[in-house]
Amino acid sequence: MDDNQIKKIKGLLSKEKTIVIIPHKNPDGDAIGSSTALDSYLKKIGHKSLIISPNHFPKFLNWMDPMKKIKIFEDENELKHKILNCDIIFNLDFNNLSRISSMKDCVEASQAIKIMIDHHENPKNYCDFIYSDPNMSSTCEMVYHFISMLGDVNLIDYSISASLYAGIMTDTGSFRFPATTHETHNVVSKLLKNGISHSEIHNHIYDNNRLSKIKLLSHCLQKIEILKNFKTCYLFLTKDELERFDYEKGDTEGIVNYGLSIENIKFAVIFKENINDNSVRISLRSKGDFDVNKFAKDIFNGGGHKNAAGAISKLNMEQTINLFKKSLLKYKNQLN
Ligand SMILES: [Mn+2]
Repeated sequence: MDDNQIKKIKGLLSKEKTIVIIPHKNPDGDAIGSSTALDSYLKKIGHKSLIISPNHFPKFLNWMDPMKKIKIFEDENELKHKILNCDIIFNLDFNNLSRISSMKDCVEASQAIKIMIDHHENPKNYCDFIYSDPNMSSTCEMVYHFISMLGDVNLIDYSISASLYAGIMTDTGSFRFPATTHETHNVVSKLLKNGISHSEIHNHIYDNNRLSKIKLLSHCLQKIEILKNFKTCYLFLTKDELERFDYEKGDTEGIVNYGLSIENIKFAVIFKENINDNSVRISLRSKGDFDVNKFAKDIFNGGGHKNAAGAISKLNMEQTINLFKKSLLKYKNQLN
């Protein structure tokens, strides 16, 4: 984001505004962390801000919203008016309106000034201000820089720091994904200086599992299929299996990474049948040079980052997996 744009945003924020902050659907630690951090900051500088999430977020993120102030779009019809009548809409951790599904039409119709802060590839050009950088570890890291560019780094307090840390930690796989840079650690160092407890945040997020979630993980590990010739592994979960293990949103988060931890595996995929319809949600992860963003885009019309991407298949589970296996042939050289 250049100085001129920052100057304009500063001008916008120099008078009290009504602001709506929107994370993507099925928000993760980065989406909720960046939203709660930005919300606290905007309130500190005198704005009326409100977070509206397209749908519910997993319970292990509840600690970031202790007063339960985050509104859920699919639960409250009146929220449409808030979006239509606000001055500014922040789009956090997504760069394409399809990522907020049912909120899309309403956001499109709103005359509010739209600001995007996001680190995914190929941003769509629908915002008045776009702060997009696919080299960033997380949107939380970018929100830190955003507040800092506005000259307010001193307003980043304990609770803003905790939210930002949570998002950076989850999006970097606890600081191990390639997008983690010295600058990421520099930001984290500043957050730690504000007195947050990184181990407490880690416990909130990773050591707060329901037994049924751990049993589902165990079930998944039993099911991993290895495609040795392609250095690939995958597993799938049907609706019935999810119900058998008392599935709650977020329960399968991160399971795909276990596949990547197997020796000689470069590409890991999990297929999950949607509870509400027969579509299949796909999460793709890779190590090294193999570009899952491209694979997800070419084969399933999805996207994301080089080493982590997602897609939704309208085919049934069997057809989806067949298409996946067939497509691997085209990528055999890249995988070997
Ligand atoms: Mn993110």
